[in-house]
Amino acid sequence: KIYENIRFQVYDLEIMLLAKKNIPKTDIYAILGEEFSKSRSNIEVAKELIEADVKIIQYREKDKSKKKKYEECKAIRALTKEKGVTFIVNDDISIALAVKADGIHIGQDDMPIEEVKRLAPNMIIGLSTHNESQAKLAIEKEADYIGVGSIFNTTTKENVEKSEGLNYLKWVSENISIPYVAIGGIKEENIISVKDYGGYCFAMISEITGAENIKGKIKSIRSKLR
Ligand code: 3NM
Repeated sequence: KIYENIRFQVYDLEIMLLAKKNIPKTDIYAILGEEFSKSRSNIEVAKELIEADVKIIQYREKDKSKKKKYEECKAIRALTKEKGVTFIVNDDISIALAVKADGIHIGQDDMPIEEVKRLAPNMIIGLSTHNESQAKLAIEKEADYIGVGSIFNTTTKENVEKSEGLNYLKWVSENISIPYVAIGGIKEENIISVKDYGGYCFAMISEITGAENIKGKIKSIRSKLR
């Protein structure tokens, strides 16, 4: 019995360590936002993303009620869990914990990372960064991955912090050892330049959730990346 318990603990530890590395290299990080998804619900879009074999999905809703966000995240957690897709919740730690998400993504103005780590010690923690000093601090505070942006202009997020874009990405690719996710105005037509500047993983909202044919769009973006 004791032996069995130890075996399960080792297994849990392995799963935890693997989960920390779940940022796919040279692939898509899809972010859900219903206002950009052409009258399709977040759940419908999540299903399409999963069918298209996207490996990581973030839920990002700023204006919905807590109840609605919880219900959607619970449904998306069930869908992602079944297919082994990493599920990250933006900003809201209580929802991330309640639905047992794999991770939480926070911005510079959200709850401090040390608090998030304390509340959710086993979760993947992503932190948005916009310049070198924020990236260095994210490493110091042991973020599991960083967002790097905005790479290009975007109308999806209001008041995006200014960034050196591709040049900042290049610096990150040469100086930062944890996984990083480029974000902001990334489209099929410019993704190659993001890759050329050291892109590791590519986050998109409007280009993917707003595509007429989501699966077709993912296939076509991946053919450019490979
Ligand atoms: N964060 P799209 S830019 C959510 O710079 C977000 O940290 C950014 O949307 C940052 O792919 C951004 O439609 C919006 O441009 C990304």
